[in-house]
Amino acid sequence: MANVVVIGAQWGDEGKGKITDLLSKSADVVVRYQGGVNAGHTVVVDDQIFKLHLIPSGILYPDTECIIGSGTVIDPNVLIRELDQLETLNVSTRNLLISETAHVTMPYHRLIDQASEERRGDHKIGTTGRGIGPTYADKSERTGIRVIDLMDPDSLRKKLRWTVEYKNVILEKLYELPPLEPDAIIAEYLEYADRLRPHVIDSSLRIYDAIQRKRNILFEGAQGTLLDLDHGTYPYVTSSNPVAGGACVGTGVGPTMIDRVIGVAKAYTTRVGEGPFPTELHGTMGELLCDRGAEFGTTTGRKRRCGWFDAVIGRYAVRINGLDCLAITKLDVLDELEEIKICVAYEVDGATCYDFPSNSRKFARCQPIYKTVPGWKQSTADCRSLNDLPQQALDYLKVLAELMEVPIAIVSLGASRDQTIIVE
Ligand code: 2SA
Ligand code: MG
Repeated sequence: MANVVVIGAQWGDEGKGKITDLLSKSADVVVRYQGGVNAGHTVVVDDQIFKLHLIPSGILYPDTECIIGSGTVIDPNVLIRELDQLETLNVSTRNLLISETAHVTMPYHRLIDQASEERRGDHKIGTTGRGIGPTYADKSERTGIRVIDLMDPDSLRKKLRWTVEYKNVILEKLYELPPLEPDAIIAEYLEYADRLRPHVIDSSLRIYDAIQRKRNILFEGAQGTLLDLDHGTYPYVTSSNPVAGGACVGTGVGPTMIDRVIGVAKAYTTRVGEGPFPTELHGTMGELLCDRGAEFGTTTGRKRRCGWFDAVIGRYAVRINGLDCLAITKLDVLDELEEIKICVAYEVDGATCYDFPSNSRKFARCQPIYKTVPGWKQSTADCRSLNDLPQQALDYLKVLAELMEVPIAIVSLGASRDQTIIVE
């Protein structure tokens, strides 16, 4: 196992939760390195459904240490509700650790996120409204509140008085919203601080020690490659770095310590929020994928846009993340289809384009060029090895692997842990 990064190879919701849950079995430590409560992981264990936003799914294994790393942004209210939910379900949370240098999402971040989306009108990003962008903006602007501030009441009071005053100017003048009351926020967050204190640590030191002791570390990405702030479909992206490189920055681990990078991709494509999506299906086929795949946001409940598999994006994810292999999820969603399309290239401005264009205006003009393959028209939900798969399904996977030039190591055929094929 060694030190492995798991990333989303598309626009998020690829089923990373299930794959990291599987890999967590062999991991000693699982670390989240970016994002916040915009993420949503659904893990199903023995008919129990766990919906996690911040806590790594590794928490379901009693001996696995789970770290919310320094590159994340933490909404303590949501985190505490997640802790409560797990404890009610008798899952121990004593192995949850929180980086003291992670940034904290405050009430004004949520308000500003939602108000700025409204103000953008037709140009909105389609954010989750969870305050993610504004929290990261404050981090960059160096006005952020960190977990370490939360742990120090005097520092928190001082910083928040000043910051809330500053944010009130924005809320009132720009968005015509009522001002916030600093003392109420201070009291609320000091209460959160008391609850979280036993979990707070110097996370990069903890991870380094674990690496020195030859522990297996799993770095769990949230969202996906095309939502990366630097390498995604800007501005229709999230405000962090879901790509594999983000694992180093967001945890304080050097690149030489990463052994393997696994990309997770759905057997088709989905996207939630605004922005270009060349293989999007608008008619009945899109509806069918959405229905069969239950494509609704884990966090917001928003309906996800659905389309065919896009191998141009897949190849881009292989390049940007340095993928060693892929996990293909939700293959079973395609079970009933007569034929299946795979986007192999784009046509744009009269030329054929095989590489994802970094120019977002050009990307928005790309039209998919498809290869059509026959479907298998039978259920794969009970397949447990490659030999169980119908020939057409094997052929479909083979085409994907050839187009992306990486091996497929895992195939997932449903939400439960046993609906998985590990390719030997
Ligand atoms: P934000 O809130 O600032 O991060 O939004 C910016 C863009 O990033 C997208 N985004 C996501 N896309 C897919 N899945 C996400 N997590 C949830 C899920 C989303 C949900 O698991 O389904 O429930 O709606 C996620 N988080 C952020 C977002 O749609 C914007 O395009
Ligand atoms: Mg999700």
